[in-house]
Amino acid sequence: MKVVGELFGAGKMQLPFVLQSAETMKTAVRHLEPHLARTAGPQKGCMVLATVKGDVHDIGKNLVDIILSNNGYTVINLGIKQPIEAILAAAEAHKPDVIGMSGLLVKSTVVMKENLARMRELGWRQPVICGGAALTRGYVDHDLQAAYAGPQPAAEAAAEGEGDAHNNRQAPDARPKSQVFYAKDAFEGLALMDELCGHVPAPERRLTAPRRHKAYRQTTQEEWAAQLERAMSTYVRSAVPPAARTPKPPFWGARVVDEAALSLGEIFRYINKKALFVGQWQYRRGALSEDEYEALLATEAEVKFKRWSERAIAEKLLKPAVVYGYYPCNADHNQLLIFDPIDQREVIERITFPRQLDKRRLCIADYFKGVRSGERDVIAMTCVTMGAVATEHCQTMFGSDHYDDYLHFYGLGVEAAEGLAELWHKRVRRELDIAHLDATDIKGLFKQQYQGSRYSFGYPACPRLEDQEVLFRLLQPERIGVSLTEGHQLVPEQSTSAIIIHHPEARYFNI
Ligand code: B12
Repeated sequence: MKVVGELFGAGKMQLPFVLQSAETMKTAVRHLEPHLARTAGPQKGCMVLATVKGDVHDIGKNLVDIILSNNGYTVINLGIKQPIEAILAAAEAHKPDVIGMSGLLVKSTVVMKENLARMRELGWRQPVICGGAALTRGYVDHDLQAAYAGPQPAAEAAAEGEGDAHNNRQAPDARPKSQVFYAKDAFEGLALMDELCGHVPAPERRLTAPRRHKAYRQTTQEEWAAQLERAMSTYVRSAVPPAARTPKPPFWGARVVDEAALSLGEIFRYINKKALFVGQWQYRRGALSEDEYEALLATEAEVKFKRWSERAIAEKLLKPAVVYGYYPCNADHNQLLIFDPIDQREVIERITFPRQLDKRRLCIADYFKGVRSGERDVIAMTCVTMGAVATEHCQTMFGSDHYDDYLHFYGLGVEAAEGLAELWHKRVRRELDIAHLDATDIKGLFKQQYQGSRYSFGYPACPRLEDQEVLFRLLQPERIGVSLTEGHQLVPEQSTSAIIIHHPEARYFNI
C-alpha cells in the first residue's frame, strides 16, 4: 500500500487501482488473520473521523478511511451528521492521535470552526485535519487555526516569517500545540498522519512544518455574510434588457413525473463524462501523454461506465424521480415575487437574489419582467433524485469492503442525478418552446449552448442555500422521497434542485 500510495502521489497510478489494491489487501488480511498470533505491539496511529453536524456527505470521509486504514492506521469512522459532542466522546474513548473532520458545504466549514472553538474551550490539544469541497487552505490555516489555538502570538509569527524550516510540532514547553491542517485529498491526509504520528523525521516534515504565509486575503465568513447582505440590498439595475417573448408553460404549479417516463438509459446519455471520469472516478492524466491518457479512458473508464450503466439498469440500483413546476413571477428590484399558480394575483413566495457589487451588476431578478410591466413572467423549478436505493447500495458496497465498486457506483449515482437535471432542463426548454437554440450534441449542453440557464441554490450566482426552503414549499419534493436537512442539504445525497430561467441572456456569473 505504501508503494501504491507513492505511485499515486507521483501520478503513475489511478485512484480506482489504489482502491482495488486496498480491497485485495483487506481480503488477504481477512484470510491471514486467524493464523496470525495477536501481539499487543505499538499502533501506527489512530484517527477519529466524522462528517460534521448537518452534513450528509459520506464519500469524501470514506475514501480517507479506506486509504488510512489500508496504510496501517486505525480509523474510528463515526459516520455523517456528527455533533462535536459525539466526536469528542469518541476521542475520549479511543484516544486518537488526530481528529478528522469532513464536510461538503460552506455551512460545514462554519461548523468546523465552531467545533474547534468548543475544543479550545474544553482544553483539547489534539491535532485536527479538515477536508471537504468548500474548504480552502487559507481558511484552514488562518480562520480555523485561530479558532483552535487563538491568534498567533507575535513572537511566533515573526519566527515563522523568518522561515524556520525545522518544526517538530512541539511548543517550547514541549506540550503539543493545538493545530489544524488542511488535506486536499485522502493522500494528503495520509502524508499528514505520517508526519503527525511521528513516522517522518522532524527535518523531513513538509506539511506540518511552519510555513511562510503569504499575506492572507481570503474573505472571512463574517465579511462574506456582510458582503452578501450588501449584495442583496444594493439596487443598481444591470443592462439586461427584457426578454422579447415570455414563454407560455404547458401547466402552472408543480407535478410529479410518472416513473414510467424516466429511463435510466436516456439519463445516462446526459451524464457529463468528464465530471464522472475525472471528478468522481479520478482518472487523472498525471505523467501520461495525451494519447496514453485517452487510451486509459477508453480501456478503463469507458468500459466501467458501460458495465456500471448496464448493471444499474439490470439490478435496478438507481430509482430516478423528478418533481418540477412552473410559476408566475415578476421582479421587484432584487426580489423575485412568485404568484399563486391558479389565481396569479397573490404573492406566495419571495426570493431575494444578491447583485454583483461590481462588474456588470448582474442579479438573477433582472432576467424577469418587472412587477409594474403588467405581464407575468415564468420561472421553472426542478428537483431530481436517484433515490434512497442509490445511497443504500453505496453503504452496502463500502461496508463489505468493495471499494472499487463503491467509488464507481457512487460516482455514477451522483453524476446521474446531475444528468437527470440536465435532461429535465431540456424537457423544460421544449415545453417552453425555446429549445430551437439547443446544441445538437449533448456535450454542447454542458457548455450552456441553449437558451436560458439553470441555477442551483448554493452555487455562485445564488449562493444562499436557505432559499432551498422556498423551492421545497413550492415543489414539495418529499413526494419523490427527497427531504431537506437543517443544513439545507438534500437527502438522498444523489439529488439536486434548480431554478430554470428562459431569458436569452441568462448565463452563469459570480456574485
Ligand atoms: C459532484 C458535485 C455534486 C453532485 C454530488 C454531490 C455529493 N454529495 O457529492 C450533485 C450533482 C448531486 C451535487 C448536488 C449539489 N451540490 Co454539488 N458539487 C459537486 C462537486 C462538483 C464535487 C463534489 C464531489 O463529489 N467531490 C468528490 C469527493 C470524493 O470529494 P470530497 O468529498 O471533497 O472528498 C475528498 C477531499 O475533499 C478530502 N477530504 C474530505 N473530507 C476529508 C476529511 C479528512 C480528515 C481528510 C484528510 C480529507 C478529506 O479527501 C476526499 C477524498 O480525496 C462540488 C464542487 C467541487 N469541485 O468540489 C460541488 C459542490 C459541493 N456542490 C455544491 C452545491 C451548492 C450543491 C447543491 C446544494 C446544489 C443544489 N441546490 O441542488 C446540491 C446538494 C446535494 C445534496 N445532496 O445536498 C457547492 C457547495 C457550496 C455550498 N454552497 O455549500 C459546491 C462546493 C460547488 C460550488 N463551488 O459552489 N453536487
